Amino acid sequence: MGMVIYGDSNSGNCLKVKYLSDVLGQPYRWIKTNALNGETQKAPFLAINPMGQVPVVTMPDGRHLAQSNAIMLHLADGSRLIPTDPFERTQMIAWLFWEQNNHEPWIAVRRKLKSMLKKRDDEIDPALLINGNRALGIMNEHLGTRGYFVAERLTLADIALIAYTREAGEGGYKLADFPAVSAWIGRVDGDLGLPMVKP
Ligand SMILES: N[C@@H](CCC(=O)N[C@@H](CS)C(=O)NCC(=O)O)C(=O)O
Repeated sequence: MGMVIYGDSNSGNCLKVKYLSDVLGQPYRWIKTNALNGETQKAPFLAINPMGQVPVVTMPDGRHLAQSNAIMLHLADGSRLIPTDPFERTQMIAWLFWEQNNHEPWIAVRRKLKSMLKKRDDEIDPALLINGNRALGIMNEHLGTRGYFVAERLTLADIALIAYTREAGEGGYKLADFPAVSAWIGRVDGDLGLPMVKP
């Protein structure tokens, strides 16, 4: 049995795992799992991931692993996408934590509310726009002097951050206001062969 990814192609968290598997040449079967219609809260899916979320991978030995950034750390173990220098590796992991704590909760959530749930701006907590713009500003500042988040080459930090950043326009964020971020998106899209046809 090969590797299986349970994912929803509208979810950046799921696409991270796809982008990484594709760039590593890791074969997988993609099982479409709807993250919006309650499928992830039903018993068959909860048996795979009691957390009730995608992405989840099932490894060839039958074990399951959840949490996008943890999945990436596992799949990329020993590859060029994880720096061997311990400090650079830890800097990369710091960006993975930051993405989940200070980026995804604003940028991914506002995109979901606007583009999937069709909420009007006045129905959305204004903090999402303020905090998302703050996150984009931090990224823009960091990328003002470098081409990638760490180690001057593509690492998991870039893959984690690009998933929702490249779709931020759908959440009402203006990427043109963040030129270093826009340039980085072009660079990383090139490395990953994006845009792709969604699975
Ligand atoms: N921290 C998790 C977040 C996963 C997550 O939020 N998954 C959403 C889709 S993006 C989901 O499965 N939602 C369905 C639900 O909560 O029922 C990760 O990085 O994998």
